[in-house]
Amino acid sequence: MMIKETSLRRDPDLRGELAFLARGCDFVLPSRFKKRLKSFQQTQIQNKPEKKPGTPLPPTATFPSSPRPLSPVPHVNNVVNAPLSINIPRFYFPEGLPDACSNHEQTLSKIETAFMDIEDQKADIYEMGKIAKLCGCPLYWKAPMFRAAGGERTGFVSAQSFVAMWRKLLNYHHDDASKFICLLAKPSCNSLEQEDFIPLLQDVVDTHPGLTFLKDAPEFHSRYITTVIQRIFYTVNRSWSGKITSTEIRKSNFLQTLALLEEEEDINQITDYFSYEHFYVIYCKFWELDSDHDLYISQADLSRYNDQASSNRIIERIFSGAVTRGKTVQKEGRMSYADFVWFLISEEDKRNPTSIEYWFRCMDMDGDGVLSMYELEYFYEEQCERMEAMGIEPLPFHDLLCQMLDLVKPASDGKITLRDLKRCRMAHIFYDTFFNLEKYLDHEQRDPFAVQKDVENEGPEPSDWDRFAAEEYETLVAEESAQAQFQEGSFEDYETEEPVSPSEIGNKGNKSQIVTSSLSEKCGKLQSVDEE
Ligand SMILES: [Ca+2]
Ligand SMILES: [Ca+2]
Repeated sequence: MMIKETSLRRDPDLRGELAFLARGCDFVLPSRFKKRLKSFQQTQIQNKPEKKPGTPLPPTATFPSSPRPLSPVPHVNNVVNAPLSINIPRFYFPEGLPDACSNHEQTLSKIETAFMDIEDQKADIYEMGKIAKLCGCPLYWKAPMFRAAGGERTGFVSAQSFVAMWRKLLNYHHDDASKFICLLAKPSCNSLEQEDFIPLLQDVVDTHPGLTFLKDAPEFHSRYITTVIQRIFYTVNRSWSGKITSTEIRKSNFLQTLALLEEEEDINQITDYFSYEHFYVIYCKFWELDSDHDLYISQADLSRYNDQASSNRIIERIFSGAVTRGKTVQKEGRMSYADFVWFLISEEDKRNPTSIEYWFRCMDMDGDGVLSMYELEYFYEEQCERMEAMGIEPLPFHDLLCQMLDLVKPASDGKITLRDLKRCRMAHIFYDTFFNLEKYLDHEQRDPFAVQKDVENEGPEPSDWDRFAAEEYETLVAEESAQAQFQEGSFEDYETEEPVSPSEIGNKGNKSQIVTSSLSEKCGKLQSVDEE
C-alpha cells in the first residue's frame, strides 16, 4: 500500500491534469454498455436488407463489373461433373454481397442535389458529415470519405469529384467492410495499416462531443489516437500481420462500434477501443513507469509494473521481441508506449484470445508452437525462488505439472498447444502460475469451485480488462481528488463534490489556463508517439 502511494505521487501534476480532463463523464459500468451495444447491433442487423444464406444468389453474369473470378469449384469439377458445377451459385464475395435492390443512381443524384445546397458546391470536412449520411454511412466515415475524394489536398470536395469517387466505390465494394477498407487504405492496397486510421481518429478527437475537452490539449491527441489504434489492432488484427483485412473487419465489432459513436455522446460508454477513461488508465500506468518521460521504458522500468508482480524471465522474453512489432525493442532494449498498450491489456486480461497468443509466444522460447516441459520448468523455477524468499514453500515442479496438465488437458501428452489453452478457458490461471506470483497466490487462495463458476457465468459479463480499467480509473480519480484537496488554495474549485464537466473547462478562465498551460509544458518535452 505504501509503495503504491509513493509511486502515484511521483508525478502528481500530470496525473491531476489528466484526471481533470477525464472527469465530468458519468461513470457507467461496462456491462451496461455491452447490453446497449448488443441491442444496437441487433437493430443494425434488422435494418439491413435480408440476406438469407439459403436464398439462391443471382448468377454472376448479373454483375459484369465484378473483377473477381467465380468460386474455384466449377473449374475443379469441370471435367468430372460439368452439369452439377453449373448449378453451384457463386458463394465467395470478398468485396461483400452485391445488392441488386439498391438504386445507386438514385443515391448519387441525391448527393448531387445535396451539393447544390452547399456554397460554391464545395463541401468541407464538416459538410461531409451530411454527405456521409446520404450515402448511408455512419457519420465518422466522413474524414476518410473526404480524403478519398481528394479533399486533403484542396481543403474541399466538389460534387463532381465526390460522385466520381463514390460511383467507382459502389461498383466494386458491396458491403461496409469492403467500402471501409477501400476508403481508408493506401491506393491499390486491400488492407489497413496502423497509420491509415489516423485521419479518421483525428476527426473523432476534433468533433466527438465526448472529447471536446481535448480541444485545449492538442498534445494529448496523438497519445489518445495511438492508444485507440493499438486497441483496434489488438482486437481486430487476429492474424498479427499488422494489416487488417476486410475479413478481419467483418468478424470484429469495429464498424458497429464506430457507428455507435454518433449515437453516444459519452465516449466512456464505448469501452471497446474509444473510451477516454481506458486511455487515461493506460497512459497513467505507462507514465508511472516511464520515469524520464521520453515515452520509452526499459526492461527495469517494466519490471516495476504492479509491484514487480511479473517474473524477470517473462519480461526478458517480452524484450526479446517475441511479441513486439518492429525492431526498436530488440535493438535498443526499450519498449514504446504502443507496445505497452499490448502488454497492459494482455497482463490484465489473460482470457482474451490475443492475450492467450501473446503469452504463448513469450513462453514458447524455441518457437516450435508447443510449450514443452523444459519451458514450463524454466518459468516455474523463478516463481519457486521468489516463493522461497517470501518464506512460502512452493509445490514441487512435478506436482505442479500434474495440476496444470489436469487444468489444460492437452490433446497430445506432455505438449501444450495454443489450441489447448484457448479451449480449456483456464489460460489466465495457467499463465499466472508461471510468471505472475501475486496473481498465482491469489488464484491459489480462491475456492476452486468459485473459479469454475466464473467460467460458467461467461456471457454478458464485462471482460477482465473492462473490470480492471473501471477499478483503476476510480482509484486514479479518487487519488487525484485527494491530491487536489491537499493542494488547496489555487485549486479551490477542484474540491467540489461534483466532478467538473469537461465542457465547463473552457469557461473557467484562469484555472483552465493553469491546467492547459502546465499540461502543454509536460507534453512539449515528449515526442509524438504515432511516428513509429
Ligand atoms: Ca523512459
Ligand atoms: Ca516450445
